[in-house]
Amino acid sequence: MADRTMPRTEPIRLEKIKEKLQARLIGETILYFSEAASTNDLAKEMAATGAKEGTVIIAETQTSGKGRLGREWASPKGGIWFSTILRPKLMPNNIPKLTLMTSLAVAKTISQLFNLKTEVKWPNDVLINAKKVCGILTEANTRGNITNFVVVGIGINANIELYSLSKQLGANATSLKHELKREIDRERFLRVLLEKMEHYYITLTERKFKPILREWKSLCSLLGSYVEVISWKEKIIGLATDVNEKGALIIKLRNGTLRKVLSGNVSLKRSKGLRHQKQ
Ligand code: BT5
Repeated sequence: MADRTMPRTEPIRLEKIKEKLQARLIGETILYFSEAASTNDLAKEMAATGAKEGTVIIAETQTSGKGRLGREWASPKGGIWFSTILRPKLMPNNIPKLTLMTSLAVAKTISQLFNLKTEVKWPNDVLINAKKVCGILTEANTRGNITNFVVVGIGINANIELYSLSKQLGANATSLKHELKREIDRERFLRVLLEKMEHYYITLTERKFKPILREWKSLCSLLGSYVEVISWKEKIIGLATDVNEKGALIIKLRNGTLRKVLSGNVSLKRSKGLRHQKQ
């Protein structure tokens, strides 16, 4: 009997990504590791020692994949785990925009290639059928008002089986393989994704965030729903009314006050269609 824990996926081949890659900046240099502790940590080290903007670092597996606030990111073989080094001329308070544009690029890549309905979830997730298929970890090196570099780490559950994640994770996660009942071509996926990232990144650095935000909002189902947001300092419950031009989530509290949240975890309390239901 076949070993159920072993994905059939072949290792990622860089020449297959580069062959037809249209992007000129993102992915001009791509480095591949069969294993890394965390591609974000590698990318930060490389950026600090002068690696070029657009450098992409891919690992087949990560032994210490990270989420936000030091949370663990499961990175078994078959996924797409990579980080991109950016050197944007953006003030540090604009960095959340990079996370939003990246989640939009991932969501659009999935819907374009596979015709699957995707959602973006503020601030850093992409969902299919309300389950997490991708998480993004944006880490910045700043000094005062200056952004030295930003590392955008992207984890996509591509060709992984949900049983290769823990039971608890598997309940809230999905993978492209699970949704499509087949394995995907990871090199083609990466190529399309890098091209989309470059497109949105150039748009963003030309100070044209509005159209990106509009597109992002059209894929965000949480807006208009009652949510609970746990940020590092407090828990807020209210109506998610908007995401503003800085990428902050705007919550309307019961007393009508508007609160801006820059980072945190959001969960749905009551969706749009259930407004009149008792809690
Ligand atoms: C994230 O954090 O979603 C950011 C994940 C970024 C991963 C990439 S992979 C390449 C690069 N190198 C790294 O070391 N990291 C980046 P957060 O929103 O904090 O979500 C973390 C939570 O997601 C965990 O606490 C789990 O509940 C859940 N989780 C962990 N692994 C998962 C997976 N493979 N699929 C879905 N959910 C997962």
